[in-house]
Formats: sequence, C-alpha cells, structure tokens
Amino acid sequence: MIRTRSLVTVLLCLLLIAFSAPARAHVGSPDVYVEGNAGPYRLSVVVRPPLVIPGVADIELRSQTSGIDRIEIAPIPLTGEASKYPPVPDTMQRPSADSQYFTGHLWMMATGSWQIRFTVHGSQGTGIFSAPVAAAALGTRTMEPGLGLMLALLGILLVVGLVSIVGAAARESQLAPGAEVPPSRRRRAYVAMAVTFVLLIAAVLLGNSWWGAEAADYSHYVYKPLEMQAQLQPGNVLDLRLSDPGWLKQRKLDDFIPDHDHLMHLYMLRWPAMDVVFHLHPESGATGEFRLALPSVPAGEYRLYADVVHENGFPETTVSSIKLPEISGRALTGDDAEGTSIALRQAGEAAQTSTTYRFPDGYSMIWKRPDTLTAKTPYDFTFELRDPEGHPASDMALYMGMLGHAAFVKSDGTVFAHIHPSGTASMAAMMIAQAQNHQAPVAGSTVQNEMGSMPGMSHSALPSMVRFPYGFPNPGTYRIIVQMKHGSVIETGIFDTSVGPARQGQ
Ligand SMILES: [Cu+2]
Repeated sequence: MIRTRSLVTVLLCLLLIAFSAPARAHVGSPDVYVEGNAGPYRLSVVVRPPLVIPGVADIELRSQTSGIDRIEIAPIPLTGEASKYPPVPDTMQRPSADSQYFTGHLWMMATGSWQIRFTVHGSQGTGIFSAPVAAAALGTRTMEPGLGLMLALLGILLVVGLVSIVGAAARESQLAPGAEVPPSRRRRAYVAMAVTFVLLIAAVLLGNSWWGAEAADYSHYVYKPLEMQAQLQPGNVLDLRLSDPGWLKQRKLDDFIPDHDHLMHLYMLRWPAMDVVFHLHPESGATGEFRLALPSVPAGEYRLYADVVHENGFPETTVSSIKLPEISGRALTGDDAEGTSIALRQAGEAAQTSTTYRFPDGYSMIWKRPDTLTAKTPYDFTFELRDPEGHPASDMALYMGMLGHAAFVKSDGTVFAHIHPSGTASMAAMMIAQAQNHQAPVAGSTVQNEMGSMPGMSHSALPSMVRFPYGFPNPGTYRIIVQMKHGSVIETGIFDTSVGPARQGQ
C-alpha cells in the first residue's frame, strides 16, 4: 500500500500542479466586480482571477456607453516601481453580436496587489479605468479518488511490467528459441528482478520525498489570512490582536492605510442567526492591535469580520469570534451602525424573501430584487430609501463618503463581502489606481479621467437609490446588510435571499 501511494505520488509529479486560488479581499468571494468611468465611457467589469498563480484571469466587460472601437487590457502591479512600466496590452474581444460586451484573458504572474488597466478607445476619445485585483495562492487542490486509483493501478502495472521485462531478459535473451532454461539462468533472473524491484522502490521513495519537499515549499506561498484574537477587556473594551500565521515575508502588521476613512471596518454579527449586526471602526493601538469601546450589545456569540488594507493596496479580511455577555456600553457615534432583524433561516430552509425593511423612524428600505438570483452572475443590487410617506428620501447623506455600504454574508459564514457602489475592490485600492490613471500617458490621444467621479461619491443632489455591482460566488442562503444615511441617521436594512446554482457556461 505504501509502495502504491508513493508510486502514485511520483507519477503525479508531472501531472498534478498545486492548484491555488486568488486571495480574498473578502472571505470566499474571489471574483472582482467593479464599475467606473474610463473617461467618458461607463464600464461594468468582472474579473475572475485564476485558480493558479501564475494563471489566467478571465475578464468580462460591459460598457454602458456606446461608440467604443477598441479596449486594451494590461495587468500592472498596483504600487511600486513596476507599476510605472505597463506591459504591452492585449486587445479585448467582442464574442457576440452585442457591441458593448467584451471579454479577455490575462496572465497573472505573481502574488500581490495588482490592477487590470482598461484603455478604451472610441468616438469620444480615449479613457482609462483600473480594476484592482489581489492575487495569491490560496490552497492546494486534492486529487479525485477515482483518478488516484487509476493512476495507482497504472503505476503498479509499470513496476510489474519493468520487473518482468528485466527478468525475462536475464533468463532467456541469450538462449536459442525453444531451448530449455538452465537453473543458473533462472537464479540470475531472480536476482535481476529483485535488484530491479529494489531500485524502482528506491526511485519511488526518493520521488516521494522530493515531492513532499516541493509541497512544503509551496505551502509557504499559500495565502494565510491574518489571524485575529478578540478579547473583552474591563470597561467594555474590545481588544483585537492581529497576528501573522506566516506567509510572505513582506506582509506587515504596521502598514495599514485608511479605507473609506477608517483603518479597520469591523462587522460584528450575532451568530448564527445574524439577528444583531454592527458595523464599527476600532482604533489602532500598538502594532497589530486595535481597540474599540463597545456600544450596548445584547449577549451572545458574535462573529467578527474585520477589513484592513495594506499600504500596497492589498486588502485582507480577518475573521474571529467572541462570546459576549450583555453589555451596556456607550451610545453609537460617528460612523457606527447597528441593525436588527429576525433570525436568518439556515441552509435547507426557504429564505425569507421580503424586499421591504421598515425602520423604527418610519423610513423604509426597498430592495429592487431581480426575479431570479444565480451564482457567478453579475447583478446591480439596487436599494432605495423611502421616507415615512413612502416617497424617495429627500434628505440623503453620504455615509463614509458613499451612498451606501453593503455586506453579503452566507448563512454558514463561508462568504463575507463588504461592497460599495464602485464594487468589490477596496476603496483604498481604487483610489491608488485612479491616481495613477490620471497621470498615465496614452500615445496619440488626450486621456480623459475624471478624478473623484466614483459612483456614489458625488456631492450634489444625492439620490435616494444606491446600486452595488456584485455576484454571489456560490449557491446558498445569504443575508444582505445595507447601510444608507439620511440626515444624521444611519439606517441598516437587512434582506435575505436564496441563490441558485450558476447558469450553464459560467
Ligand atoms: Cu464600507
């Protein structure tokens, strides 16, 4: 059995490449959905990062503006010297008769914080837009048992075959056809077979240890999110300690940059019902330490999802949990938000599908839900805030610089994504990319890039409606937590939905 396993290992050395998946800005939601302007052209972009790094990212683009002749795409590091030297771009294809739908494929060659830069040429001139993409190996994929068994049998066949060929050669190769085999030649054959067998087993064992060493080496590159220890300190202070479980050397705990006004965004959800949700902003203390004076919190087990962004624009979501007693703490202030709802029904139960959420102050939030929701499909999640009379709210305010913030959480906790009107990329990374695009030269044309024109970030006449581009990574039951602000009130609307399997071809 050992022999078989080792043999399989060796045989697979060439076949089995350690599969990896991209790192998550979020948890379990690797695809990037972003929306923005390339000069005069409004683009909706989906980037599906590769399963392997290096690997090929699949890119889909829908233009909301007509008149595009050609779109060029190039992968560029988000920061650093290399970000100034973009490679020769590829041209996107139009796979269908739809002239505003484009697809493309790009190699992502290394782990890190990347952007895909779209250069759009058309009747209104040239514009540039970038989609930040965080890429890192996420794990190794195991072999299917059926394939393993087949390869094991083939391996045994090879060993048996080689041993018997060597045996036959030693025994009979120098005899005339039909001649009797003398006992000395039989003995010689047995010795040759034994030696061959031992050599083969030695080769298999050596191969196995080589493969083991390679796998151990590779495991260093597999993305391990920062870990977080949560502790309740006297005075209702929540103490969060980040630690690095070991990954790439260049990851640091002291290089976080503010992402929409805060170094850390903490979603605290009572688990597993998600009937109490908080969106809070711990303050940083010593390296890797964050502290937060808790507001009043009902007792229970809480799951914590904390978003941080490194200096190079690489976002991470670190997950933890804590059991809290009933806490009567400070009042909510500033950007703090709280929401409550009925318990989420778990997988297997039909999801509540109400599309109206009423707030105590008479306002309500309406989800313009599509008829069907399937995994891997890009949607515009659209929510409207209405005043107590049922009219679109006229006193809308920006919440942390945007019209809205949404978190998509799967009932089993395997998916968590904190999204904005510009999409899934962190705002900090979007800002870095946009600042560069503003300076990026394009041969032979005037580049138009509107700084500060991110969706939902305009300051005049705020609409009562917010849209989030996003697609669910897989089927299941999800809770969507949406925050919008009117006057000085931050409203937290909560919606549930079940999501069907991805449609064919996705
Ligand atoms: Cu946010």
